[in-house]
Amino acid sequence: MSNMFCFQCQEASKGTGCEIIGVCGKSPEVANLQDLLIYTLKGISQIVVKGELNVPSMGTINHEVTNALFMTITNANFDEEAIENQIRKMIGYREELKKLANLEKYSDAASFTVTDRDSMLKKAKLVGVLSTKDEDVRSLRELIIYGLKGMAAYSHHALNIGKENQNIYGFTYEALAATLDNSLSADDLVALTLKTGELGVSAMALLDDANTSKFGNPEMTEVNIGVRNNPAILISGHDLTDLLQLLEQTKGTGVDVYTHSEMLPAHYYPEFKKYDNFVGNYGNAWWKQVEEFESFNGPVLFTTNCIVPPRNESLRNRIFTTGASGYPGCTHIEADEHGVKDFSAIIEMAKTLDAPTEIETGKIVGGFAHAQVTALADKVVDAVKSGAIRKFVVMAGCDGRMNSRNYYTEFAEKLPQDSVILTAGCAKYRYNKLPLGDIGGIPRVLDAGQCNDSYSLVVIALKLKEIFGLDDLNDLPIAYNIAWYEQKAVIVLLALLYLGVKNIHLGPTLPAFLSPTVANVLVEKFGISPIGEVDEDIELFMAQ
Ligand code: SF4
Ligand code: SF3
Repeated sequence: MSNMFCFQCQEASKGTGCEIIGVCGKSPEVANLQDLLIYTLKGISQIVVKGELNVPSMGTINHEVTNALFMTITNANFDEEAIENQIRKMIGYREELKKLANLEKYSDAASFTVTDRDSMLKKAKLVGVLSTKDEDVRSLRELIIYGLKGMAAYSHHALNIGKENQNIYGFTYEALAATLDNSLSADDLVALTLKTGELGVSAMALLDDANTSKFGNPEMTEVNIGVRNNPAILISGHDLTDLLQLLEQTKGTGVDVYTHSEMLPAHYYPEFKKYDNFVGNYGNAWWKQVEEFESFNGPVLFTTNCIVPPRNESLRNRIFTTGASGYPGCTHIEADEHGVKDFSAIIEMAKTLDAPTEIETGKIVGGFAHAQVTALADKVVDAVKSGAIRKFVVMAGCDGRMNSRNYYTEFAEKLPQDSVILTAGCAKYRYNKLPLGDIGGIPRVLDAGQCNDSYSLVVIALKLKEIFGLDDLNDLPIAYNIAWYEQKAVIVLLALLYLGVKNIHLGPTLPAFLSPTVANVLVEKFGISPIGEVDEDIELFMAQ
């Protein structure tokens, strides 16, 4: 028997799954404990569904289930102890729920017991991904679970701003319980996959509403990528409320704040522009962090994924985690009962360390979320009508360390001058610093924001469909070339499928968790295809 089995991300070993240790650096213990955590959530979900419990009244439990799902996303949490504690916590809630549900019989998932870590690891070996024997059922179950993980990440961020949607929690229980139901057919599971996409749209809409109501609408912004000569903190991940608290606490301390990777889009929001010490963006996508954190010199705060295991103790000492993220040996900062986080240890550390070393200079432009693009709609529509813009290519999603992702840089470079890239997520770092120019003042790379802001791209597409009086989204001059890595990209993909977007190219490779039959369904039903060679793909896209 292998040490572990995980195939949830694009970097799954040999394109099939990590069995000895995660390519991401996840240990077998963490992988197995995460499997057990998911199994515990399935048990809870069965109790909620069969016991017909009132989901809106389950406040904290809904939040903790969301948090638990988020903790299992690729590169979010590598801390065995944190996962073990979450399992214990969830088992405690499970027992509370049983008293309310009062059912006659409980399944293994809803009743198993564990005493210590060893017994958890033993149990985990029996309930992981491979415990579903039929490869197509396994494939669909995991596709749904990964979609739920991505959805949980987005609802978690919205919740931090005080917004939640009870239907998302309700569906999460329904879908997790369904992954234990052997009576469901492959067709039932395909239908549930699309429903996951539907709720994914809701989760992204919820987060969009939360972010824009709290921080204002993103606007076209030039972001500095150079540095100043003050001690500084680098913030990474995706949580904007953590950033807000950090900026409030660093105000007037002489400590600057820079964003890394998916935090870049914070600069586009009016609310964050108020802070003089919010200097710019440092570095690139997540996978370059090991070198970039070295040269940054100051402490780093991770609010979510993507963490790369820090290679030495001195770097580990400078890394702090919060929320669903965690790494053994890094200080974790918890919120108090009001959601307030005390970042003073990070600020004090920053004061003792050197200012960041400059690794590049200049500016990048972004902020093209739906409100900004709608404000430019006349210009955009004129450019399409005059033929100045022939094609939009959605290149949203994730970046990753594999060389095969050079495809996206080359693709962006070679795209004809009359095409515009719509992007969101850390995938943008493959081309957002290239001199791609503009079309009549419209930049050829329009960055809507983080991966969750892919929702903005959908709103933009729907707006264009309305303006051009079309019946079908697929009649727009928009092609989709999506890059994926982790499970937030899975929910973005399912959301696009639910909305009826066809012919998406997905790369750099198709997910390892798609069985040949399930992959076929996606090809036949939705026209999904893997990427090919750059020149041929461009020709294909431009002709569509
Ligand atoms: Fe492997 Fe990806 Fe799972 Fe990490 S998350 S163990 S790299 S499949
Ligand atoms: Fe990137 Fe991890 Fe997915 Fe938010 S930071 S898109 S990979």
